[in-house]
Amino acid sequence: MLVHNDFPEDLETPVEYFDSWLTPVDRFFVRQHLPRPKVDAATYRLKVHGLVNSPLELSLDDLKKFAQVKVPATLECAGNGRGNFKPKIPGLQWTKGAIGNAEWRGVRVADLLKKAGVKPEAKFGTANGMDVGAGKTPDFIRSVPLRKLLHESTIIALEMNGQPLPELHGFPARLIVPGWDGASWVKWVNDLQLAPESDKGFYFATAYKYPNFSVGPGGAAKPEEMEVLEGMAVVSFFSKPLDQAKVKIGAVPVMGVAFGGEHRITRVEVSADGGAKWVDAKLGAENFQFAWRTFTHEFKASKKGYYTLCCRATDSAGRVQPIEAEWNPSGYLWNAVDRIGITVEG
Ligand SMILES: Nc1nc2c(c(=O)[nH]1)N[C@H]1C(S)=C(S)[C@@H](COP(=O)(O)O)O[C@H]1N2
Ligand SMILES: [Mo]
Repeated sequence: MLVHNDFPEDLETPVEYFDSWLTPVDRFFVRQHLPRPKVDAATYRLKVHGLVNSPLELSLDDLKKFAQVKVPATLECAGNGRGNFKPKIPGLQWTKGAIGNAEWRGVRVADLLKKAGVKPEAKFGTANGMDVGAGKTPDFIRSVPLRKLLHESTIIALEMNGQPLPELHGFPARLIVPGWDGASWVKWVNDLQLAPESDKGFYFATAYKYPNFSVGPGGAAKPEEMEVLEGMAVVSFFSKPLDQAKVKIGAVPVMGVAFGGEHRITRVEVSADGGAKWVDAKLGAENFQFAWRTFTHEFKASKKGYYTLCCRATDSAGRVQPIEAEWNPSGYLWNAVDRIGITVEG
């Protein structure tokens, strides 16, 4: 893993591990703003309260009694790729690996809310995890609008890739908000409060916002021009070959992953000449709305030399990756066409 911080851990997945549809748990990127909480599964309770008719306080066993659903979904940090923006933007300098795909399993938030009975004035659910503010870093709290919370694929996950959630990824329970930026996926979640308005704390009212117009490189926007991030952009990343690899003349296997946030991936194109000519890559069989799609391609290298390989994804909403990602003050949603260089040796 690429270590950005070792306490609390911020770990990036090297792109070479984007070679399978499911990202192994021990290769999955990790982002945490605060020291990890100590969790006791036996005393753990999830509170569902606020604008509900009957507040709930659920143990892990209580949660397991609800219908368990499986949701394959890709988790991507809004800041993935921040390190590729010019001019440079403060914050974690993720390159390409703050993204991973897993099969999450747990309880539909809609089922919990049905049991609690949501009052008509409720518009948001505000989720808080067991980690608490430390020093100058405030508590990590996020609101999700009711329309997304009630979606059948929005769950409180207890499992990741068939095993209990690892501590680093939110044991014993985390929110899964498919297609939306990682910040909404609150880990170690133990509190869901229904409210007429969204949370006023730093992580919802200030952070994870994007200007409602293109500010240009190094530009700024007023607070009232910033909008809360929801769905992620369309992206793709090469896994193989590695950037600056040396390969032999002949068939060069190319593979990678493509993700469209709330939209399915419908096409991935590959270029071997820096984006002059494009050909369609072959898409992987697994095709789910909120999960990335793998792609493969065979580059027939017939002549020695240096080649610039590019990949470009299109999603079902018709979004296509741009050549250059739109610069924004916090460095979110980097999604430029991916580009690597390889040397074909004679
Ligand atoms: N409680 C809590 N949940 C959290 C965070 C956090 O700091 N605390 N970080 C969020 C952010 S910004 C991201 S990108 C994802 C990362 O999830 P992962 O560590 O499982 O990859 O968790 C989100 N959930
Ligand atoms: Mo994030």
